[in-house]
Amino acid sequence: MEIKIKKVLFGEQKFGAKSVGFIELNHAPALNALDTEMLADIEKRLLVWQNDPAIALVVFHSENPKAFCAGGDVKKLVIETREKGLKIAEDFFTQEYFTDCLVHGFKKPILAWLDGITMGGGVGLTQGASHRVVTEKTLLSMPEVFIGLFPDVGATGFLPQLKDGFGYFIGLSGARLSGQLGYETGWQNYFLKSDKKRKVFSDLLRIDWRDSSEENREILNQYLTHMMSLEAETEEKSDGRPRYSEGDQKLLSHWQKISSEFKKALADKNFAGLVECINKTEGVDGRARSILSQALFYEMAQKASGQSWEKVLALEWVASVEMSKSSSFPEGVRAVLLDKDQKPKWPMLTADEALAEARKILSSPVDNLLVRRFEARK
Ligand code: QUE
Repeated sequence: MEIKIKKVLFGEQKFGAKSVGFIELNHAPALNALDTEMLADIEKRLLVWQNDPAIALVVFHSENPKAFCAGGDVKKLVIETREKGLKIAEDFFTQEYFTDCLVHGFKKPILAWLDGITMGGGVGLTQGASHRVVTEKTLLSMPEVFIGLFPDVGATGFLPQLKDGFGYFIGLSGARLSGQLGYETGWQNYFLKSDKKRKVFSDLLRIDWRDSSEENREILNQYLTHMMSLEAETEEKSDGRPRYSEGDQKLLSHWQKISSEFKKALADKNFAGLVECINKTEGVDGRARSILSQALFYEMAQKASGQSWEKVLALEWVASVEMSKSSSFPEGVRAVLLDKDQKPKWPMLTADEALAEARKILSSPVDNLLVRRFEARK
């Protein structure tokens, strides 16, 4: 008998008239990397919970000490696409974008407990959640430039909103941030110690939730803010260990060196200048980055400002499908995650050539079906 382990677990905990819906990622062999089936299961359950008056809020989490979610399961995706054709990749991205879009527009509060590795698709799944908690164990990044995709699943919309162009730096470099830095930059909105999880989750069951989602959102905000202030008090009495991880310190000292040049290139709309700054990151991370991926992110980030999530996600969806049809994404995944030679054979492009190629990709008409299905959800 084959035993199938469920990759996503759903649970409802009831107390009085209200319940909390828990979504637990449970696919340890892939560090909870998401596949089409997991994303479809999450979508289905969110739609049920959105319409169930007993559900006051939804919680995303993982019990895996290493990871909340390492991204999309791109290893499996590329292998299956090789075997069965491009429809596999298209179906994956379509499902991923539907689910992420549902989270962005979800009518009830969602608490995302982002403990451990939280990259790519794991960020995308939860970025639309109203309350996103990072911890001292969180490792945040959008590392798609290393695999010839591009910082997607909403990143072209949310990263440019970080101040001082830091989000552009994160997207173009694929840099890793600790939870502390992810919180301070405004990428995520709450910071608590990892060991508070049990207390927070049990408190959620004791809070007197209301019928109104707006009130519940504010109640959850007040609760988490209170928890943070309690931690700040005990922190002051503690041993004064460094606030930033070693990785953060390296990253920040590098950012200090390049930030004025980087911000100037951003203001001048000088893509080549941005890439030049990123290429000075050898001391931080010397891995090969796809300049086409960087150009796509840059172009879309420029367009995203003031757009709805539906529009931002629909354009990213088009570009993701195009990148899986070309050799860019499959070759990146081959080199970094499958064969692990770390030598992706991407075409050598200048900054201008990469921008021209990106513009060509983005001129494909955005699939109306996708936009319509997004909007039907509202
Ligand atoms: C860039 C990425 C991903 C990555 C590495 C990158 C990504 C992703 C994974 C990953 C990691 C472990 C697994 C797995 C996938 O790695 O998106 O199945 O077991 O999911 O440099 O974008």
